[in-house]
Amino acid sequence: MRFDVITLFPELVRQVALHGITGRALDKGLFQLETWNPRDFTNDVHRTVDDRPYGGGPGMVMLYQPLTDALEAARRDDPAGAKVVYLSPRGKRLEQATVNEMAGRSRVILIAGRYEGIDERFIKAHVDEEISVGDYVLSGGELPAMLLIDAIVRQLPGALGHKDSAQQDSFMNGLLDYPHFSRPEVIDGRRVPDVLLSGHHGNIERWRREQSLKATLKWRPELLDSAALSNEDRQVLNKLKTGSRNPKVADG
Ligand code: 9D3
Repeated sequence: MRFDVITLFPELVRQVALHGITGRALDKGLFQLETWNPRDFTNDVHRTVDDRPYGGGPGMVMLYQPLTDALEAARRDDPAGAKVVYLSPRGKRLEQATVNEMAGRSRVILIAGRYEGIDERFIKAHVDEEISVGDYVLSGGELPAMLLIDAIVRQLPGALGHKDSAQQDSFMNGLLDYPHFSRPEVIDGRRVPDVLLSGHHGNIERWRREQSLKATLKWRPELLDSAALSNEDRQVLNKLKTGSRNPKVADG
């Protein structure tokens, strides 16, 4: 898979390919990351990439021409016509389903904006999809682009170790994760749950599933509406919802 990112801060975006799972995936050749700086496609001595908005108001707007020439350069060896995604606060909120869909593509071009935004005519002419990463204000599209690349790359076959396949990720099964523990067995009086030390894999699996259901019910109950739940899951949930409403006075 190949990502082309159009950005005024290419060295920032490249960081995502230097560390951790995404770093290893790059070394393995699972993806390729190219950056294109609109500043390199300016034609004036000041290398101007932004200007004041028509109609007045605060902030600056990224100019059409350097963006379009950068996009054209990114597209030069792209006969297939990659999808162009603009990271934008007004876009559709990013979710796992979109990540998975994009992980199936061979090429994606990402536009990271700065300032108040980019000239609307660039969006009309060249952008296929606008994606936001959430309802909070950032300083630009670079972190969202890196976030999207990270989420996509970990879905590429071979990116994760054998054991922890992407299928096991939280959100892949529609539930939140169960709690994790490692050495030592006791920290400040807090013990690792006995079941995890029992060596009984069936009980451990049941406990973890119950903990996932419990965490989801507590923190993100709306996720349960679309999660794939077994009959046993539903029984566990009913018990969590009713039986444990007030455990100390369960009988009266
Ligand atoms: C006052 C209008 N603002 C829009 C909410 C202006 C504005 C703020 C921040 C315009 C651009 C930006 C920069 N943000 C992004 O480029 C961005 C973003 C974000 O800020 N939040 C969530 N997702 C994204 S994706 C790109």
